[in-house]
Amino acid sequence: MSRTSLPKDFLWGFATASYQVEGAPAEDARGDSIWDVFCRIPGKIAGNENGDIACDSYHRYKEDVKLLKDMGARAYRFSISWSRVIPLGGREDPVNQKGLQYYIDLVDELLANGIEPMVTLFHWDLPQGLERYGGLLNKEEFVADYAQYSRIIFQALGDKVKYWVTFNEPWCSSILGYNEGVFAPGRTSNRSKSSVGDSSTEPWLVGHNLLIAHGAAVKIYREEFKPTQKGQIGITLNGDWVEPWDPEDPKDIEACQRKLEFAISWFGDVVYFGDYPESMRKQLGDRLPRFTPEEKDLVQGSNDFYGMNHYCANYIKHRSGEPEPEDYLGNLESLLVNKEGQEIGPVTQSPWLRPHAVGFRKLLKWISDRYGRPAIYVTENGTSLKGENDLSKEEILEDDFRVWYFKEYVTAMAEAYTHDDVDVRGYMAWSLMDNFEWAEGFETRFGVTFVDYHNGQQRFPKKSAKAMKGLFDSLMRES
Ligand code: GBH
Repeated sequence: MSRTSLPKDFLWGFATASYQVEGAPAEDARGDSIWDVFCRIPGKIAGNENGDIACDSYHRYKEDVKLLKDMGARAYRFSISWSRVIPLGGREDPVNQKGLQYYIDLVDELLANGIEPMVTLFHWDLPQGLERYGGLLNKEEFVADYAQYSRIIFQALGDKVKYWVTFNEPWCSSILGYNEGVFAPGRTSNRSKSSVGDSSTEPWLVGHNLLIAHGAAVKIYREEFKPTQKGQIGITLNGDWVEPWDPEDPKDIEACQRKLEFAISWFGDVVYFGDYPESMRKQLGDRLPRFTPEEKDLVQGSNDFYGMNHYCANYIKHRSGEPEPEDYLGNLESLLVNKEGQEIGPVTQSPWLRPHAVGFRKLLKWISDRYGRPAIYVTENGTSLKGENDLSKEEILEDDFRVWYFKEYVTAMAEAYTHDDVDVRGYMAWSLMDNFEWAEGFETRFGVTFVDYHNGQQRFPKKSAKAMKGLFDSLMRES
């Protein structure tokens, strides 16, 4: 048996997202995104925080690139704030050259330092201007506007950028934004949280529209830019591993598969096979939209690579009886403890996140098998630490738990590559630095770099930042 390793040209680095790090919400004529607006509603964000300053990366991107360089990173995944480039968002609305220039400068700085940029076009921060027509709910308008936005970005950056992600985690935009209502724009059937929204229908429409917009952007890239720019494009899907609550119960085992289909195949099956999984059609019926033949052609085969965000695992228990109309899990419970009372992994600061690294290897294999051994780029993986934010700066810098997490997870990924024939080609740790953790505000830290929010957003590498290069050096060898 060959020794566990990664290919010698493996692309590893770190990831962030625009609203989580940039700050400067109104500078150089940036327009509001739905997250700027959502953060203004009292009670939506822990501490009623917002991304107005965040890591101040709009002004400090050179420091960010220096951090990457010092850590030996080969790549950096960041996202573009659409409303910085087109403040009102629409295809007829003016393009803001100054906003665009920020990303040109960032890409140039990365390349000057030998770091490969990977660009996400959309990491949840839709221009607020597009809510004039219903935002992600309006297929015709949204798809056309996203297509034109993507064209502008390919045109401006495509000579230099070779890796494109169309959408980050469409599951989160759909479910958290339109079912749970805990993310912008906060729509839900739960009237104590929102006066508008229908959790039983809207998330499925939004997911549908995101898929078609993804297909439209890929078509534009392939027809107008790829022949000369020669990059690759794909969508990033989130997905956690699953283990049966009771391994003896065939219904729990079946529910595990259903959970993966509702979370991952909702998007993955359309991209690779051209339609939604049977299990979703069965439960959701006509609430799940249908693709026209043209839409199907657009979306099927639209990934040059599979972008995989992965953090943890859950125990899955089937539910008997009819599913609720609001259900999005697949009529099951997602739990942290199994029938024997065992916990799936140690506690972190994020209630949903319990490290379980062997699940990473298993999910890589599951995705590889289901979708015909695609090239996979892990576009996010990382952890928070229970109580990290309550510690002193000196203590925060000694993040042994995060060092342990990355060693476990990166090794599990190398095992999938070496022993399971999974074609994994890159890995971006989440995150380059502590940042605005959405509804959890600044209480939860995910960075390998400590950001001192009380002292001008100064950056200090944690132990995990220093451990990453050694970890990859020890695994990357001749393939
Ligand atoms: C990523 O999503 C995001 O891409 C990134 O921006 C974020 O900072 C990072 O995670 C850390 O959170 O509330 O119980 O319904 C991770 C995938 C999927 C994790 C949805 C949280 C919600 C669980 N997310 N999940 S729950």
